[in-house]
Amino acid sequence: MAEAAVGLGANLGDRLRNLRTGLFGIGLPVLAASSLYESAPVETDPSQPRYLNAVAILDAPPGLAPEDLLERLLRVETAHGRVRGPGKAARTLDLDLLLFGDLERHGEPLELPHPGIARRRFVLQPLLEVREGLRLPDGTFLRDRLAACLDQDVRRVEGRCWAWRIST
Ligand code: PH2
Ligand code: MG
Ligand code: MG
Repeated sequence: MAEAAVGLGANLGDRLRNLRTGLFGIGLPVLAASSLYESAPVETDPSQPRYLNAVAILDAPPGLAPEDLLERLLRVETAHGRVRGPGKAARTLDLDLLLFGDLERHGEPLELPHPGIARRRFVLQPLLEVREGLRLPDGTFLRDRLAACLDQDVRRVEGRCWAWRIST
């Protein structure tokens, strides 16, 4: 089995619900889920609504290729009303495959590790919360990258549990 790290984000609609139903819509066992983080939009129009972000570690069974998981993620995004436009538009749900064990991929549609992983605090902080000491396949310690982006506005949401299964 491989550990797959998935970054979740939403800045439209009921953000918390979208993250929660999105996570369980993927249909893989959840090994760990970070706290929720509220963050200012980065690398996009700064007037977008603020994002709710989190990271989950999923148990990817043998036989599930990262390309298969990516397809699942896109399907869950679409089921949550995600409209794909040009650029990084505001979204009801974004599910990014950040890491898939130690695999590396360089191409379309899949890049592993995710190209934004090392420069975005809204990814690094929740990821390190659940997997401290994590390194990229090339050996880079992610904690060293976090130190370089602490100026980004990311706040941990206190006391808000989100990653449980809902049965509605
Ligand atoms: N996602 C983006 C672009 N910018 N900014 C924050 N804070 N959180 C996100 O999830 C995010 C973003 C594109 O996927
Ligand atoms: Mg994204
Ligand atoms: Mg995405």
